Amino acid sequence: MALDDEFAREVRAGLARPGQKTLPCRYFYDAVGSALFETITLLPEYGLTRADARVIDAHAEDIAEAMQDVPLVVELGSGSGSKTRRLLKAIGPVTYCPIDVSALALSLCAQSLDDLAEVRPIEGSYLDGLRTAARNRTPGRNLLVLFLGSTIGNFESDAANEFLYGIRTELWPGDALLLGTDLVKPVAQLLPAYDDPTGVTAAFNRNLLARINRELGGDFDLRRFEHVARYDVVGQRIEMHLRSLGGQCVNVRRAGMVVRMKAGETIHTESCHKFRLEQIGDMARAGGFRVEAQWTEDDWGFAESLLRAV
Ligand code: AVJ
Repeated sequence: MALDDEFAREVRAGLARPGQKTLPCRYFYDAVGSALFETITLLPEYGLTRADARVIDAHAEDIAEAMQDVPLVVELGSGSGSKTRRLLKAIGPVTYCPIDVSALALSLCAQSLDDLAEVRPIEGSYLDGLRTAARNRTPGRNLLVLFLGSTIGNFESDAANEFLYGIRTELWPGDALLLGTDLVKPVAQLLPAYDDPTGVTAAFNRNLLARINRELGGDFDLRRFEHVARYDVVGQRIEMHLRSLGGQCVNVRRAGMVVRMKAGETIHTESCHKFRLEQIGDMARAGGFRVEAQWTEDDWGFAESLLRAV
C-alpha cells in the first residue's frame, strides 16, 4: 500500500540520518495514538485544549459575525471535532469538511456533528484535502478554514510560513483562516503538560515505536526507551524525544534497516512551538493573510486569530 510505503520511507530517512535521529510526529495518530491524545486533552496538566475551547466558546458569535454567509467550513486535523460544535452552531447551516489522517477520529467527528452540518469527511493530508474540499465550493461565497489546537506549532518557523502560504494558494480573497496558537508561558507550567505524572504523554510518545513494530515489522523494546520533554527557550518550543536506555540494535524489517542506538542517544519525535502575539501576525502576513481579529485566553495562554486572505 502506498501509505505504508511512505511510512516506511520516512521512518528509514529519519532513523538512518547521521546526527540527531528523528521521526515525523504525524505518525503518532493511529487508533491507539489518537485515543491517547484524546486522553492527554483531559489531563489537568494539559490546559491547551480547554483554553482553545474556551476562546472559541467565548467568541463563536464574533467569529460568525465576521464570516457572514460561509457555506463551507473546512477543518484541518479535526480530531474528534469537539471544539467545532459551538462554532458551527453560531455560524449556521454549512457543509463541514473535516480533514484528518486518522480514519477513526474522522468517523467520530462526522458522527458527533452530523446533526449540525452536512459533514463530508476527507481522509488525508491537509493541503490535498483542502484542495479537494475547495473544488466543490459555491462561487461568490466564502470559505472558512479552521486550524485549531496549535497544530501549526509542529512546524519549524519557515515551514509554518510556507504551510500558511500553501493554504492561501487554495483560497480566494475574502476567505478566512481561524488559527489557534498556544502562547509562550512559564516553563514550570509548560513542562508538566508534556511530561505528565500519570505517564499518558510518555505512552503517546512510545506508541510511535509500537506503531513501527505493528505496521513495519519492527522489534523496538518499548521498555528500553524513556520519554523526554524539554523546553528550548531560544527556539520557543517543547521538544519530545525518546531516549535509548543502553546501547541497542533494532530491526525494522519492512523499512529494510537495522537501527543502532547508543546509550543515552535520542530520537526527536515532536516539536511544539509556542508563540507571541506579534509573531502570529508576522507569520500570517508572510503567508498572504491579514490579521482581522485576535482573541486570547489568559489563564492558560492561548490565542485564536482570524486571518483574512488578501
Ligand atoms: C496536537 C500538536 C497541538 O503540540 O500540544 C500533545 C500534540 N504532543 N502532547 C501539542 C501533543 C504531546 C499537540 N498538538
